[in-house]
Amino acid sequence: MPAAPLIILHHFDQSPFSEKVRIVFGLKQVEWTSVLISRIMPRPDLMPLTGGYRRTPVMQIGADIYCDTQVIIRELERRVPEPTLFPDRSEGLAWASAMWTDRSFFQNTVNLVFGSLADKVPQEFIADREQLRGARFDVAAMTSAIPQMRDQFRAHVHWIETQLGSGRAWITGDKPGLCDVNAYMNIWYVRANLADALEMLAEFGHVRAWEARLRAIGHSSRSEMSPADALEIAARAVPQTAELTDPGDPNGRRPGDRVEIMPDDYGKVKVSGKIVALSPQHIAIRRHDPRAGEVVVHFPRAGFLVIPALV
Ligand SMILES: N[C@@H](CCC(=O)N[C@@H](CS)C(=O)NCC(=O)O)C(=O)O
Repeated sequence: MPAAPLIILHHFDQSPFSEKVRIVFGLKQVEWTSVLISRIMPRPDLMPLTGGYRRTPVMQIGADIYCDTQVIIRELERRVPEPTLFPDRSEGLAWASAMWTDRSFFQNTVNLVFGSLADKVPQEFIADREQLRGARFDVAAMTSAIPQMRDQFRAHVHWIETQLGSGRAWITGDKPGLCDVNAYMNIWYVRANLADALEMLAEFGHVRAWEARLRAIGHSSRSEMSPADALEIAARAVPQTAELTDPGDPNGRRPGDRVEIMPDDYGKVKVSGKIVALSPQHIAIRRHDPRAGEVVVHFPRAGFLVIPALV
């Protein structure tokens, strides 16, 4: 019997979005392979796989490449359905919760973290994140905004506290799921970076107990691989994504159409290819790279732009 393909996560340890996926590995007890990438560009062995998508993390299974935690987690739930990430029939709300935790809550957390780290943030990191945002990464402005960021951070955490207030262990009930993982990312990030996190979370007893339960889930079993070896795996593999049409696609897109895809918020690098599979929540495109060979790259629909390619 052929060995099960490796589940490879391209990530860096300090990345909060990667922590979401690592906790999902823990919840589902998935054995995974870690490829540590640089915190800033360039990432010469990763770009051939993604076609230019530059955000972290990226999951690779053979020659199938998953960009953004939304499609990464979706694929993990598909491959390893038990235990589900959607206890208490929370699926729709759990996916939608990412639009709160990954955008408004995260932007607030990031500004708080970098405003507090202030002059400890290296210049190359600032330059890289300016490239990512297409706007200034103004650490001094973030430092001046700390009081407002603290107000907002407190409001976000207060929502979690309110939800846990009835004495339930997890956001949707008595089992952990994606709602917990999404919200936890921001608490984890503050805890990992700010010495005064203890003080900021002091008033939220339920959140602190919930956070400890999430931390205890851990990351399951991890082994390390180099970026070059991961690229080699893709080059030798054949993408496994079957063609899928979405008859309800609002723009009539079909497999075979040539498109460009990019995030609608930051890291707006266009990745081009031919559609292989389409659904309301997912789009996969086939592309060819001289080093990676033929790969299929997967993206979510919400939060991404799909543009017809000119050629
Ligand atoms: N919506 C994306 C956001 C990912 C994201 O913003 N990741 C941060 C790191 S935690 C990032 O990409 N930073 C820039 C980089 O690593 O190049 C997701 O869910 O994966």
